[in-house]
Amino acid sequence: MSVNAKPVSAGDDESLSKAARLKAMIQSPGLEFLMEAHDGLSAKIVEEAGFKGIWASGLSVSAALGVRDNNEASWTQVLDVLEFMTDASSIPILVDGDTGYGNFNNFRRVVRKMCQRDVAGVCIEDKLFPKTNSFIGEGQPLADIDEFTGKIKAGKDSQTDPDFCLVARIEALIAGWGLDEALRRAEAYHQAGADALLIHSKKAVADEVLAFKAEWGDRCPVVIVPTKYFDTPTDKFREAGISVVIWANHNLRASITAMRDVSRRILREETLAGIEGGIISVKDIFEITGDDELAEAEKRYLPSKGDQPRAILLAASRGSKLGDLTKDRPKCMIDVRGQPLLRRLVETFNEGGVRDITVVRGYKKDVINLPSIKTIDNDVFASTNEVASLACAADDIQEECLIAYGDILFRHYILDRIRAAPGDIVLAVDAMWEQRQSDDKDWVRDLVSCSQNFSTGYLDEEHASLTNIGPGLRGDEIQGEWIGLAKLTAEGSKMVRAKMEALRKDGGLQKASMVDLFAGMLEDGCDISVIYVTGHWLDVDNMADLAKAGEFL
Ligand code: SPV
Ligand code: MG
Repeated sequence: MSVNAKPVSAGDDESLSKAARLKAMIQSPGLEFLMEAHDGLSAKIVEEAGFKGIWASGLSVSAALGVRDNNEASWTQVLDVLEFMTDASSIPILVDGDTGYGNFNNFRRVVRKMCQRDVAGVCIEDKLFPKTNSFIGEGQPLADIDEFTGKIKAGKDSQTDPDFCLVARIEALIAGWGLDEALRRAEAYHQAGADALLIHSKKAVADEVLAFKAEWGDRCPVVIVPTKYFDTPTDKFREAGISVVIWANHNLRASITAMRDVSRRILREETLAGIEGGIISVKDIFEITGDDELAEAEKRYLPSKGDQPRAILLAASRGSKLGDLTKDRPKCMIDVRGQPLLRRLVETFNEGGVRDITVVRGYKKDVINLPSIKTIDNDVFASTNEVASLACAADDIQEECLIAYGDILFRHYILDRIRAAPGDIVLAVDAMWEQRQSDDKDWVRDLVSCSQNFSTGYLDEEHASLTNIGPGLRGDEIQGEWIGLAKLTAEGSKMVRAKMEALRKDGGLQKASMVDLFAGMLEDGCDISVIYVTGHWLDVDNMADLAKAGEFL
């Protein structure tokens, strides 16, 4: 690769690789800037500010990891940080590669790995491993020129990206060896194939750096780090023909200032009230880390919520026939062979592919705290009925929606059948209702009559409609018992929401039972379908039911 090749652009052509863009910046005739970053977040911030390239500072990366700038972080640990940085940003990164993390052989592997991670270039300094920061102490030993030129050649021969840049950093001025030694090394490193030279200085003025540039001329691009001579006007560097200025550690330093301020203030004030207005919001963090993109991707790659069946389980009532058992919990949370009843019901839905489950709570609501359910509260459960609870979850009555009492258990094939059944509103009806018996004088059952009787032949094919539901049915009208499970399609959901709205308007919502709701819909002329089942379910109202539930499992 020719060091003096004509610049492709000044580094902002996004069709080029990151390495090609860094190379273009380095070779451009104008002055370019690299801004320090030390992790994924700071890399994003540098890019967001408008910089065209990043300096991954060894000092800053080390300090951000809480270690010294003495190769205490291993090179693979640094590589992991670099991977976050390259992933987080789309601008090129020049890495501070210290002394190359060993001899030529270690450095070859470093270069290959950096190319794999889409790092655009590396800068190595002519000191010894383990390095010490250039601003510490005096007269640090320098690398032997021949050893260092061998390392440069090895690095250039190892890059797998043809545009990857190797910047050779000359420490001769800082080490006190003078301008001639700096120029001697510059020539050697240039001849070895370095894409640019970084001439470093720790003086408070830029004179030795500018003197170097004046002597060196334009034999290859020159990079500087004006950390110590920070008040030299930038135009001086421009006029001198400097290629790239590195602002080397200022994001790390600014973040330390900010973190100290906020930590001390919160410690002192024991409240967040004073600092909240002065720092970015959590929402801003979501924006920086690109949550919008994830939301879009979820729309593309996750099954849409609309396609997901939901279930609403009505579990607001106490179940007073169970006496002391429901003193401190609603009946849906009574233990049935080691698990709350509601948990078993939720599992049945989950096994049938229904995972979006909303439970309407009321009595002792805090006890209903199962994982993976949503809860909505009917806080006036004591003076209202089932439809008032259902109305609390009205927003969830969308698309395919199953509605069930929270105190029932049924075999999961019933769920499969009701979901597969045609009809916008479908009730599961037990044709064997007569076989269910109870000693309970106040036994309440949701008995129904249908357009046709159950017969084994109807089981899958024939379509039966609900013709009546409620307590007023004569014995000879009854064809079955609603088990407390209904399915609504998207259209059925709309119909139920509309009926609830009508009930709300005429004042009937608070006291309506589910049976009242369906009976009212029948009166309105709605078609409600029925699938017949033959047992395989139960509800839990009293102690005898509870014993049966244990056997059922
Ligand atoms: C770094 O940023 O780690 C550097 C530049 O090497 S300096 O600290 O100025 O030496
Ligand atoms: Mg460094």
